[in-house]
Amino acid sequence: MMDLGRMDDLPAEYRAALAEQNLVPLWPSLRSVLPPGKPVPRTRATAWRYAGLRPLLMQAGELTPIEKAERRVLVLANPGHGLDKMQASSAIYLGMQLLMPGELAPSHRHTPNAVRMIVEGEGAYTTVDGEKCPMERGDLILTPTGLWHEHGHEGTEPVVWLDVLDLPLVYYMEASYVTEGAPQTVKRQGGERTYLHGGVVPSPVFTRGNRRYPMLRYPWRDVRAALVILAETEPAIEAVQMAYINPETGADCQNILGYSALMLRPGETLRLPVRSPAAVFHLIEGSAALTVDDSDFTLSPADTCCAPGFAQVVLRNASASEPAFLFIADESPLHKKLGVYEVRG
Ligand code: 1HN
Repeated sequence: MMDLGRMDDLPAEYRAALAEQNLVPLWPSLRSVLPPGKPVPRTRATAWRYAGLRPLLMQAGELTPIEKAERRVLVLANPGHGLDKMQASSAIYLGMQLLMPGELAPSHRHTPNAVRMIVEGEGAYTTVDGEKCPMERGDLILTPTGLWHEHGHEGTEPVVWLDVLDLPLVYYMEASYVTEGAPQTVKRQGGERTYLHGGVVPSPVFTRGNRRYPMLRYPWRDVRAALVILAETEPAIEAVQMAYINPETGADCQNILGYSALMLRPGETLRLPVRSPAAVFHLIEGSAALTVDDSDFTLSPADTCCAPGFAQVVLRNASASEPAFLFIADESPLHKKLGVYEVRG
């Protein structure tokens, strides 16, 4: 590969004359924007431990009332991007949110898409587009772009969930903004029950397919049962994995980030294909070891880890007797839509 000229090879007056007219020579930066063979990611393999994070989140509950926070969140920031950027990867934002009994996080809607993966506690709910979605451990609740959402808590213990948003991308696009709203009137509840069986969908002739996001809550109880059944009925299958999809279209449940749940059989080691999108792994149940290229992590329940794109990820169930269950978020819908998706075996 050709050795290219550097910035300081150029005379100072010439550089000043360029800057004066908002001009920049390409060749000193060409190798950094187009590295050979594969990208050089800023995203660093990083794990966030729930045991370390939880006491600080509870402390935030004492230090900052919900009225002063709107959303009481500790952001899981990737040091490779700089903590102030609040990014787990180039397109993924992660945060752990705490809601205390009786608190209300007021209704708003925004352009970034969000999902919640419930980590602990009972009695909280999110109302999304008029549908009241109870939050139970392991549930996935969508708050897609443009839909009103607010969180409330009718229980007695703190409730914590993991927020996953495509905020870094939408912000980078200069498309990120919020609209505040009045408390919603609940119009529906239990919407997920209308999609209980994958092969049949509600089909009234006048209203069929009129909602872009027909399913907002994916109860963990059902997803976990589906994984166990898949493992039993397809013993030869390599990865016991279920994708969270739009049941009306079969497409990814959101436009930018993709979501799935994966079961590691007792003692199983799973080498994932090397792919272009970055990914996040959050342990719902069991114990797992995770290797991202040269970095090793052990995950306990509610621990979260991210891997850059083009990394070799190996997942291992640390138990020989119990299954482990992971929630996975990745950038594959985005990469596929943009035509830059790659799998390298
Ligand atoms: C947001 O709206 C929520 O609604 C949580 O709970 C985290 C992070 C950035 C921007 C908006 C929520 C968020 C957020």
